[in-house]
Amino acid sequence: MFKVEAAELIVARLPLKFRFETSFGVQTEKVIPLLILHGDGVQGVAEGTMERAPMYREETITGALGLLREVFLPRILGRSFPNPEALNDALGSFRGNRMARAMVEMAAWDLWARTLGVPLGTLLGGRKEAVEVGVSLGIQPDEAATVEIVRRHVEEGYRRIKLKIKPGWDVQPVRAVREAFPDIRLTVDANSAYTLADAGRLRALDDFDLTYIEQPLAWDDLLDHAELARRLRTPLCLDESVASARDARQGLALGAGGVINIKVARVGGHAEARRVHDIAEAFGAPVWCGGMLESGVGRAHNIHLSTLPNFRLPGDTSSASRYWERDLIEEPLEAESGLMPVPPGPGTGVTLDRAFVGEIAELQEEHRV
Ligand code: OSB
Ligand code: MG
Repeated sequence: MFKVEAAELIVARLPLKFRFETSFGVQTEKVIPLLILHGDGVQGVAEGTMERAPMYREETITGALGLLREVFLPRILGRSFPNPEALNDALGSFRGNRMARAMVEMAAWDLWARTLGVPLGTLLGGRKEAVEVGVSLGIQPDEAATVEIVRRHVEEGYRRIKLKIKPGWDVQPVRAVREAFPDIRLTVDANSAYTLADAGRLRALDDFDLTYIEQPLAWDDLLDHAELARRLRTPLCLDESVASARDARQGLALGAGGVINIKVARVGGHAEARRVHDIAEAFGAPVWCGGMLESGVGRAHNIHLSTLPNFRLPGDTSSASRYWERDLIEEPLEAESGLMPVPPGPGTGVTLDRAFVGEIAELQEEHRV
């Protein structure tokens, strides 16, 4: 049982240490919405992964803040719940808006785990003390720069290299990297930049022994992915297209993908992420934990979720020091030889750096009944 006594909404901004270019745009900073749920002597914290503009999926920061203030928080403030799933039920059958809902659900899991005094991963059913990680590398100016940035991250011990691609920048970087590193685990991510008409071009990627091609087609498509999968040897990995356990079941049943990138916020929280994990396991499909350039708050949630057994491929949850000069939490989250230790202690095991967050916040508000 836990009670939601009060909630805080914060929006912080952090400059990224690198320019992150994908098929949908360029990012140089991160706007980070945070939700803190205050219980009886403990707090739970979560991070929103939507952006200002709906570039990845359809949600936005402005939309999420309004929804939290006007609809979600009034439903849970001042109430007690036996567990996070009961709190999620209190948000009723509202449609969509899974990233906004996930902020509440994930903060509730952290709050509940801290109330019980157990690590979040353990509460979710995970067992690992460290999880395997890779890196997601943005589009570089040319082949030489691509090979160079891959070399740096291979030397740091990352266990999988993922290259962002887009039409006109796909076979070239992949060929250059594969020639320089014949044996690394290599993948690509198109963030929905292609259509079925590009099947021929994508088939050229079959020559490079990629573990999978991530989300080549539309962000809300399954059927065309199934058709594309029949035309390629390389497995497809679904990211944007899986917003729920039902999407996962239908996608796997259709053959739209053989691998799923689970992003806990994209599917609406830890309970739904676990259902996606279980369905994939039943289909014999491995999953891995994706990232959205999260601060340490979201990163810690991702690491705990990744301790479940069917997370059998390295995730995108790389070292926080890659992204930020200074993180929003007090603990370092650093991988060693491609292994990210699970932060020990109750809940996510990390502590919001309130002083730093207070300095950089562009919005801070408190809500109670
Ligand atoms: O498609 O996985 C993606 C970042 C923002 C939006 C979408 C994606 C990504 C990444 C980066 O690939 C993963 C990370 O380092 O957090
Ligand atoms: Mg992706």
